[in-house]
Amino acid sequence: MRRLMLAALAAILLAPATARAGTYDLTIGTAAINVAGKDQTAMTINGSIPGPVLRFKEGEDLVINVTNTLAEDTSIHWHGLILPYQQDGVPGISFPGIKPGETFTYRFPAQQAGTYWYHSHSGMQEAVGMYGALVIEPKAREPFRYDREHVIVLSDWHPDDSPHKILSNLKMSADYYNYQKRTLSTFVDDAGKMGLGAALADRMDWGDMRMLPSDIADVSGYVFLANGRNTEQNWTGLFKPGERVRLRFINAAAMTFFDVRIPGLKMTVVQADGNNVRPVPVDEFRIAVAETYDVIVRPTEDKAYAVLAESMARTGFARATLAPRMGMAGDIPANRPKQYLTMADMGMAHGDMAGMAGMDHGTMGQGATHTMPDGSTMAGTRHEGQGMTHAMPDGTTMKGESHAGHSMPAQPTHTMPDGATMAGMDHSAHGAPASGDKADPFYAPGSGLMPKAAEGGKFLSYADLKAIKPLYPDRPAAREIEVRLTGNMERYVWSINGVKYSDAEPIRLKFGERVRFKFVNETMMTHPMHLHGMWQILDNGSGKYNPAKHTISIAPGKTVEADIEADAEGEWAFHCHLMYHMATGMFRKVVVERETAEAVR
Ligand SMILES: [Cu+2]
Repeated sequence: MRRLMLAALAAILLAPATARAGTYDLTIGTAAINVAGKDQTAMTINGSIPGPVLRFKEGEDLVINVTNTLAEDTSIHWHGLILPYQQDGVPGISFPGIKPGETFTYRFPAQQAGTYWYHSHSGMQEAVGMYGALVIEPKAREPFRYDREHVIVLSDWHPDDSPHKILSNLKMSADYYNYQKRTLSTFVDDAGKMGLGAALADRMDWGDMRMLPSDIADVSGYVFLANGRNTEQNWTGLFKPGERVRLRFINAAAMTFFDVRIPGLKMTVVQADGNNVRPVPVDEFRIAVAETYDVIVRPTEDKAYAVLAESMARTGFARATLAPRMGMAGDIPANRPKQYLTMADMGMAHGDMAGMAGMDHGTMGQGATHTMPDGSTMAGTRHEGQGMTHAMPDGTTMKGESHAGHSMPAQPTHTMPDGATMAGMDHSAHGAPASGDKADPFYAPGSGLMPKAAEGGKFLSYADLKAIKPLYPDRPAAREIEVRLTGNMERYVWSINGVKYSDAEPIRLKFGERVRFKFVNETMMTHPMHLHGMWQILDNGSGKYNPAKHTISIAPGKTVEADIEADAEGEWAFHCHLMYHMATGMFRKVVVERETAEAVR
C-alpha cells in the first residue's frame, strides 16, 4: 500500500513540466436562479452564476472547450488576456461565434499572471449570468504575501425585465429606470436653500439638457450579487484571525459601478486589472464595470466582517461576509444619501469646453443659460453642499451663486500633448471634502460623483496606481487619436466621436507604433472603456510607472489619456463596457496591421 502511494507520488513529481496545459470544459446552458424571491432563468456556464473559477499557471497553454447547448449562438471572451485575436471570442471580429450544438476549443499560451475574467460577447447574454473569474498564477513569486485568497465576483441582476426589454424601455424613454427623480419635496427643499428663483432656474437648466441630475445610472431596480448570491444569501469566505487574505474583486455587472469597503478593515490594493501596483492602503475603492482589483486584508478579530459593495447611485449593496466560521454575518448599513450630478459633470467646469458638442440635447439652446466657450453666462446650478467654481476657457474662474466657496487655481496646470493647457485638471488646491479625502483628479472639480470614503479615510484614486514593473519601456506616443465619448439621450444611442458602431470605420493602428488615446467624455455618464488584446497605459502622472489597464473609466466632463503599444496584430473590439452603451453603438473595431509590401514600396 505504502509502496503504491510512493509510486503515485513519484509519478506526479516526475510528470513532464513542459507541454503542460490547463484544460477546462465549459457548457453554456440555462438554469433557474432565485435571487429576487422568485425562480428565474439565467444563462449559465456549467450551470451556475458566476461560472467556475478557471485557474491556470503563467506559461502553460490554456485549453478550454466551450459547448453551446443554447438555442442561439454564443461565445466566451477572455477579458484582459493577451492572446492571438482569433482566440479572443468576439463574434464578427475574432471568429464567427459558437453555433447551437457546437463545441469550440480555445487554445493559447498564458503570457501573463493575475486576476482576470471571462464572459459572453454575444448579444446581451452577459447581463443574464454568463461570466466567471479567471486566475493565472505567476511563475515568479508575488511581491506581496498572503495566507489565503477568495475571488469575489460582483454583478447585477434585473428582477423585472430582460436585457432586450430594458433596452427597448430605454429607447422609449432614457429615464425609464430613473427611480431617483427629484420630487416636489426636494424642490421645496432646494427653494428653501437656494431661493425660489435659483431652484427654478436649476430645474429649467436640467430640463434643457434633457437629463436629470439623478441620472447617475441609466438602469436601476437591480439586485446586486456577490459570487451570485444576494445580500440574504450572503456568500461567505473563511479566514483564521491574523491571516492575510487576498481578495480578488471582479466587477462583472452589466451596468453597475460599485464602491467597495469592509468596515473595520484597511484594504491594501496590490493589483489593478491583473497588473501588480505599488501597495496602496485604502478604506474604500470604486470598481468600474469590467475592472478588477486585488486587495489584501488582515482580519485579526474572531468575528464576521461585511464586504460591502454599494452601487455608485446608492441604490443598494452587494454584500459578502468574511468570517472565521460559516453562518456568521456582518451588518449591512443604510444606503448613503443619493448623489446628484452637478453642472461640473456636464463638462461645465472644463477648460476646453468641447463639452456639449457631442451631446445632442434636442431643445438645447432654447433659453439655456449655460456657460459656453465664449465665456457667456450660466444660471444657478445645484450645489449639494460642495462649492462649485467654473473654470473658463481663458483660465479664469467664475463663481456661481451661493457656493460654499472653494476655488480653482487660476493658472491651468495640466499641459496637453499639443502644448495647449487645460483648466480644471489639477485639483491639488481644490478644497478637500470634510472627511479629509483629497479631491480626486479623475473627476471634474465639483463633480457630484466625487468619491468619499463612507467612514472617512482614504478612497482609492486612479492617481494612486503605480506599476511595480512597467510592461513596456517608456517612450512618447507617435500620434494621438481623439476618442470623444458621445451620446444622444433622446434616442438612447451611445457613440464614439458622434458615430455609432454600425456607421463607423475601424480605428487603424500600425503594428509596432505607440499611440495615445485621448478620451474626452462629453456625456453625463461614466464610461468604462475596454480595449481587447492590448494594454491601455493610463497617464496618471506616474511617468514610466503609469499603470497598464484593460479598462479605463472616464468620469463625466473629464479628459483622460492612455498610451497603447500596438503589439498585437489583428482585429480587436474596443468599447464601453456598460451593456446598453455597447449595444447601442459605443463600440469600435481596432485593426492592427503591418505595413504591406505595397505600402512600404
Ligand atoms: Cu458607456
